Amino acid sequence: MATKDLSAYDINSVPSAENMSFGIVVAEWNWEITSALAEGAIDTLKKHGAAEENITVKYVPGTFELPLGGQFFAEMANVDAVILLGCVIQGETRHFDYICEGVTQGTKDLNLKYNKPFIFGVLTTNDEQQALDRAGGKHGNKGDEAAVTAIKMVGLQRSF
Ligand code: DLZ
Repeated sequence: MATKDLSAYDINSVPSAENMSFGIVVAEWNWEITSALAEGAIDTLKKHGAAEENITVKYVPGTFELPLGGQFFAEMANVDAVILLGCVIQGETRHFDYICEGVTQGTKDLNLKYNKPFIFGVLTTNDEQQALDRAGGKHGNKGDEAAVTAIKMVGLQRSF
């Protein structure tokens, strides 16, 4: 079990993703970061046995749109879990707060409304370097961690 940095997890603690299907929604804003998160998430899902055809990736303009992208998956696709990937970097205005609040509440609402895991893979950082550090840099890749969380939550749901 990892409680701090899920990038350093015990591979044996994660169920096989062989028979699981996933949607991934990627925000295009801060693309250098979010594309690295997506790459990490896809690689990790495959590493745990997910088949390429069971991973569907869609794109939205910005992090604020992630919950609606997730809802499209819930309404129009049959996947076991949805991973939402975005990156919001603090600027000079309050935009950061509004986007973070919207995507956080929106993601929480999706989880409870659809009784399905919608994984919050959104970086909320003070600057670009902090984001790079968490998108394949010195603090791991939060896309990997989002993928592991998705697999674990599907496994948990199936255990009931
Ligand atoms: C407008 C905006 C700003 C200022 N910053 C970010 C950001 O750091 N990360 C991000 O993913 N999106 C940003 N956006 C775009 C919003 O998420 C959204 O796409 C627009 O407000 C349109 O709804």
